[in-house]
Amino acid sequence: MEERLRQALGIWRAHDLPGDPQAPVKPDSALTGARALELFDAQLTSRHLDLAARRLRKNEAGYYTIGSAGHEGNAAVAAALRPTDPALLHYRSGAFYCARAGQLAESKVDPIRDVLRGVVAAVTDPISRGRHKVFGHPDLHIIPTTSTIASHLPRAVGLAFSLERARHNRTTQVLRVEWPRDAIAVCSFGDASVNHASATAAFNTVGWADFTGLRLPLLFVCEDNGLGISVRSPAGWVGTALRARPGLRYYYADGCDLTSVYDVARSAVAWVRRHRRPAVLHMRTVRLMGHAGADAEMAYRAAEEVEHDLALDPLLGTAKLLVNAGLATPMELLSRHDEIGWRVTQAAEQVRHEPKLSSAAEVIAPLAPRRPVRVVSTITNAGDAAAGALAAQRDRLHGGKLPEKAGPLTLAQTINAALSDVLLTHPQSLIFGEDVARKGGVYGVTKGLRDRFGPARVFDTLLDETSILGLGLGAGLGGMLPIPEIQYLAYLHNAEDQLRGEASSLRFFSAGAYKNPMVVRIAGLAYQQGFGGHFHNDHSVAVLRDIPGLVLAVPARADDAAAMLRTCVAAAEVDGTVSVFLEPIALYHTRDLYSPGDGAWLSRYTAPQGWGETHVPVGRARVYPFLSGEELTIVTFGNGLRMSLRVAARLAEEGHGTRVVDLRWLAPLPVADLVREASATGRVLVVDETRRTGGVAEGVVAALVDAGYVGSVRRVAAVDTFLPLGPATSHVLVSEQDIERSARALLTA
Ligand SMILES: Cc1ncc(C[n+]2csc(CCOP(=O)(O)OP(=O)(O)O)c2C)c(N)n1
Ligand SMILES: [Mg+2]
Repeated sequence: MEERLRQALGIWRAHDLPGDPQAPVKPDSALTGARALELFDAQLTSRHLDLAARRLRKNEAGYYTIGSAGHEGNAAVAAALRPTDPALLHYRSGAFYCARAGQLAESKVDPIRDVLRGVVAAVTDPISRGRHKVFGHPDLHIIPTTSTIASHLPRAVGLAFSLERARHNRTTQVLRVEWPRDAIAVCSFGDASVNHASATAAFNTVGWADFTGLRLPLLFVCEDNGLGISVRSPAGWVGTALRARPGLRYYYADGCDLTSVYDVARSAVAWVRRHRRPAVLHMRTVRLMGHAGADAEMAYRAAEEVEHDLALDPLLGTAKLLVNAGLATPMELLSRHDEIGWRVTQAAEQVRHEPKLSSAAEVIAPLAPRRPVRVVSTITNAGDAAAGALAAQRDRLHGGKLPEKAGPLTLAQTINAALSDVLLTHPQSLIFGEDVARKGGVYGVTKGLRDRFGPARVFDTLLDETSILGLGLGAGLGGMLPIPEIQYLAYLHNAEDQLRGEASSLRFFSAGAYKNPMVVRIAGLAYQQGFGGHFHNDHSVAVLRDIPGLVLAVPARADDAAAMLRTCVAAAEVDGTVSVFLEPIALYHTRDLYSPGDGAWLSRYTAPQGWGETHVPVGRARVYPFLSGEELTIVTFGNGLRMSLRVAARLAEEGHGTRVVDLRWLAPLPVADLVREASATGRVLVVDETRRTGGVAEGVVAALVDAGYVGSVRRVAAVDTFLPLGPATSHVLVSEQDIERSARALLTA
């Protein structure tokens, strides 16, 4: 490969020197000789980094060999942008990275060391600190992406949304956006990725938004090498597919010709910047040296095809351009090539011995920092503001009927009031999702919020959960505090990677340099009266409990719900925490607890002065004692709490002392509270409304075992099945009878 470049340069004839570095390298191009030389350096650097990564791998010092060879035309995309335009890059955008680093003041960022440190997983890596090989750097405004192809596109849409929103709100100082007023977002990916559901979601969403008049300054860049590992993109498909997208302006460039990429990218960038509308730059490239180091592409590509691509090597293209313009002789370019190669080799030798992450504690340090003291002071300050400077506005918003004066409220009414207070006290917060605005939510939980705060703060989105979460990901990154809603728990699953792979991993893979604070409200769990079937009663939280760093809140009582929501919002603001706030639908409008008309499931809303004092920290349970509380501990949450309290009351009538523990937080589990309350009685019944397999009880029992608990334990959980429609659901869900039976069995054991 390298030899081929050397040979080609060796036989070329030098052109008349000297060419004018300030003149275009080609008639009709805006690319000057000086800039072409700079970009050639970026392209050479990227190529040498690919080669060095393979050598490091061979020497067992490197862990990543997917390269950018053949894609180096993307250096000119960087040149057409500004270094302050936030970028989410494809894993073959190495020359983009090098070119952007070159746009910064001398020696501020060293792309050679940056990339090599990523390859050897050194803690000196500028973005992930040894956690992931990815292009990213806060000074370059390059936000790291995951390896899940196309999963960054929905975030890019959200980022463009936040750039445009910030542009119009800048004067209010509400949004702390680090990017200039006219910045645009850029997002690159491969050709096979165009077919991915996350990509099609993003293309559709920008089209939908454009159709409605919403401005999204976003440039997609498709680096089309014609292959997805071994699978060919059908000839012409990518262009046809991209061209057909409504609301997405299409540009095409030849990535093997630097002037083509530069000129087309400049037009595309200028258009996006000026009109604040989305465009796609379809850049034809070649893929040289296989998919990755270990890929034997001869198994699926003909030798002539590989040969054909080698002849199109973009480095040769740029070299030819420079020689023809008289800016360098072939020999001078060769020595440039060798000089950069030497620098890369030397740097590789130096970084390979740099320290690696050395302990579990070091690995997880940036995952999910928690500063509970700051969280509580944020809540207290919000309360002070709502009771002080914002009091008149708050009064007006509620039409004089403040929630704390409205008497006992249901869970739904309380969440509504708490959301209203969040919107008031956190001007950067946004509520969006399907049906949340005009209708006020399927269950009325967001009713009236749009009227109070306007359509810029509370709005309906299109029906696509991936895009809803993607909007949150980008909005959080852009300084907002997004509170997206997923209408039902069952419908999170088709978009789950946006939460798991994207939202929850950003702090980890950027070592805390970037965060996407978010509170995802989800209506879920079973036991709805009269509205049955699996999809509206889904009660599986297994996929949420194992996401590292994610906070999973399940409020059962109205007073807890308001406090826990304020905690999630404050943690998002303080620590960038990503929370899922899972609201038990069946309890939304429940009023009574022990007997009809007792109103014991309602709570009064806490006035702002009391928010700090009544705040609920992440990972703290709530305990309800009955009589002595010394005989039995029932550990539960959600709907299980109400059933367990009723059972505990019946047992109390017979003189049995029970304590009911509402976990409230399913991640992180309140382990300390759990162990203390379990040990107090030595008899534990776990009431878990989720499925037996993979359910919450598994985690509770394991936590008790880990802590050395030696008493007895039983659990009741739902049957491992999807839920049927109608009354048949009672056969598979946990019932009060199940709880009572197991409680009695424990008491008599
Ligand atoms: C969602 C997902 N599925 C599968 C993979 C495994 N994978 C990694 S790269 C790749 C091909 C991507 O092709 P393309 O988008 O054309 O990018 P290229 O590598 O050709 O630049 C695949 C299937 C992945 N990373 N993510
Ligand atoms: Mg490809």
